[in-house]
Amino acid sequence: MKLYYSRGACSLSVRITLQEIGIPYEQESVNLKTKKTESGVDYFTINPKGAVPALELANKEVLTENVAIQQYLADEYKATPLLPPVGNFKRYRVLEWLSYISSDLHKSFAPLFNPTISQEIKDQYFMPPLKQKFEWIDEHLRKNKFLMGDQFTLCDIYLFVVSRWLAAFDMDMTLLPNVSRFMTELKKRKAVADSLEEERLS
Ligand SMILES: N[C@@H](CCC(=O)N[C@@H](CS)C(=O)NCC(=O)O)C(=O)O
Repeated sequence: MKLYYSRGACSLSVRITLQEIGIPYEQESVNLKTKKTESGVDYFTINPKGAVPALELANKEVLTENVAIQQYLADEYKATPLLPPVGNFKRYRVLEWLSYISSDLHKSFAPLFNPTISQEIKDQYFMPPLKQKFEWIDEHLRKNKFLMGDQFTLCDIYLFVVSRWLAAFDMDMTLLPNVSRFMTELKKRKAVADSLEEERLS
């Protein structure tokens, strides 16, 4: 199994999931600007969408999309604490969170990372709705240790990865005390700490 990733990007979710389950994997970094992998391969030949993550499986199939890869790994390796099996309604709660993080949180960061959009426009139009979404999550985490309550699941991994990006945008984390507590808690998990170290992230 080989993970195509970019340092600190959303592909970190797949790395943490691989580490949580204990699946051995190879890795190759991708330069998202040049779309070349570290060995010089044109990344579009691996993922025609040009985005990380991509996971090459033993049978050479390449699976893309965070939400699909995370589900695949949990199902394939029967990691039911991370994703309850079909038939258990809690599975759909985890998927509900994963969908929200992917479509509403993750993608809301895209304009903030875009250097062609002015700071003024970012502050006026893109930051306020993102802040509102995180305040809602913060309120949920006030009453819950993890997104699903006491059980750590796939959606916590993805939330951790996108919440890390807030630091790059001067978000006042004192306004999100429960997200901050959640982040501190997750950094103590071996899979998360090892993944951050592998990507040389603090
Ligand atoms: N829909 C994809 C999006 C992945 C994505 O946005 N990846 C970013 C890094 S966090 C990326 O590779 N951006 C570069 C690009 O799309 O050209 C998923 O959920 O996995």
